[in-house]
Amino acid sequence: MANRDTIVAVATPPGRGGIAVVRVSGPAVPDIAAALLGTLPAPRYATFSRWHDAADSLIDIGLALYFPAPHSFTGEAVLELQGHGGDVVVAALVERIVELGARRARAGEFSERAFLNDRIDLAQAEAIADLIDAGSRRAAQAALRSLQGEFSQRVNATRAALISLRVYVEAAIDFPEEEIDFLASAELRERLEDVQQRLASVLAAAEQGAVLTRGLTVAIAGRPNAGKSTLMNRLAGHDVAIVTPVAGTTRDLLRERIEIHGVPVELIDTAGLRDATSDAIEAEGMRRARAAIARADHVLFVIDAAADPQGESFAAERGALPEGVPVTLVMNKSDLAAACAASVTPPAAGAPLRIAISAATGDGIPALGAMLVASAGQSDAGPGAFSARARHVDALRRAARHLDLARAQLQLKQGELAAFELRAAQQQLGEVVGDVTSDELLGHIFGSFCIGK
Ligand SMILES: Nc1nc2c(ncn2[C@@H]2O[C@H](COP(=O)(O)OP(=O)(O)O)[C@@H](O)[C@H]2O)c(=O)[nH]1
Ligand SMILES: [Mg+2]
Repeated sequence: MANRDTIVAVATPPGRGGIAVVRVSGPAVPDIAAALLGTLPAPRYATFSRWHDAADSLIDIGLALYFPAPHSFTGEAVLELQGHGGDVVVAALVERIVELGARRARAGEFSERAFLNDRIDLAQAEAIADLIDAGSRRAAQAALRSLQGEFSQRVNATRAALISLRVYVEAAIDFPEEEIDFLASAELRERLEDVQQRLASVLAAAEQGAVLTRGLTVAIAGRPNAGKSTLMNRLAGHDVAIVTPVAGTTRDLLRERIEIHGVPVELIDTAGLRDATSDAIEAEGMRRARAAIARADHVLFVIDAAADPQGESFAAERGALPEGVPVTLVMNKSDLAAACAASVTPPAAGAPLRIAISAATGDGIPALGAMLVASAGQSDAGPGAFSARARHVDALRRAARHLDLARAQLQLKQGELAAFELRAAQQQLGEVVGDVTSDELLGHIFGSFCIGK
């Protein structure tokens, strides 16, 4: 990596601020530092310095920090300049550093270099972006755990167990006289089961981590006037949606990001669903509502329990709801006497979970929140989770499938085919931490970072 060019970017967000940090990384850093600061600062000491432009007029005064290679975030020589946080000053400083031989960094390029120089693996690099984007404290803590390598260690431990199993199987294939007995041996079966169990446990944790990282999307649906917008406002804690007794008040989708027990949740209030309408705007609203429902992680189907204690509005809509999206029936308006019947009638077998609330008074809202978080598999049991992405979950699931196939091949005493599946499983685990990656994947991951990270 020694021949790379040198990159520069502002690491702090644009606009006015107390300070702004400009970061430079690459082989030209010692020369650039010497030219800009007059001398190369002592490594890792905050050095007060003055920065001049080509005409020797002062750009800014600030602190310089020099990290010689390889002891830096990127593994290259790095210079960090902390100057005054104003766009004009920062632009002039970056301009000067470009004149001195650096080029402007692409999004995520510092993290990409840290990855390419083996300072962090791919899952750790992704955790940096997930930490910056975290939608709750709990999501941030999970990202920090992944950044410190907890997720990668679990994946690597599974991979190590898998590799030793592979060695075992492939050695047996080389001795065909003994192969058949060996492939049927209890020891081999137990070792494979051990790898499968490890993988299942990482996968379960990664699935939870992915929910925490991405957040839950919850669509609020139901007939007009059921109280959807009132529920949205209640959960959000302020008036997001307009509430009136007039059916058809909500026309478009309304989105609001909230946090329930540390889980980031995006709430979507939708237009009420009913059979026919001659209003083109309402029809489009319903179309958007159905699209949002189809994409949601969970649907809260709100029912005016005073007007519809048997939940007939849900029965009518049920067939149109997409399969696989969990639905909870929210029996609303429990403050009205007529609604009470709904909460005492037991739900029919196989019917979705029902929960009685009053969006108007707030009754039952904590239980609803707890139910949502629990249905996403998130317990309140405290720390332990690490962040993960859909990409990781997919790779781990593919690895699990290959292990299932390997097991089937072993039962058929097909040593070569079993070995092939084990190799494929190992490859999938490698993709999580970035041992096997394509340029396209790297471009996709780092391109979604911010510039200067
Ligand atoms: N008594 C009572 N009225 C409610 C409750 N929730 C909503 N409402 C009323 O029902 C009407 C329709 O509410 P809204 O939230 O606009 O329903 P949406 O069409 O489903 O969005 C409004 O007059 C609300 O004040 C509730 O829990 N109890
Ligand atoms: Mg509404």
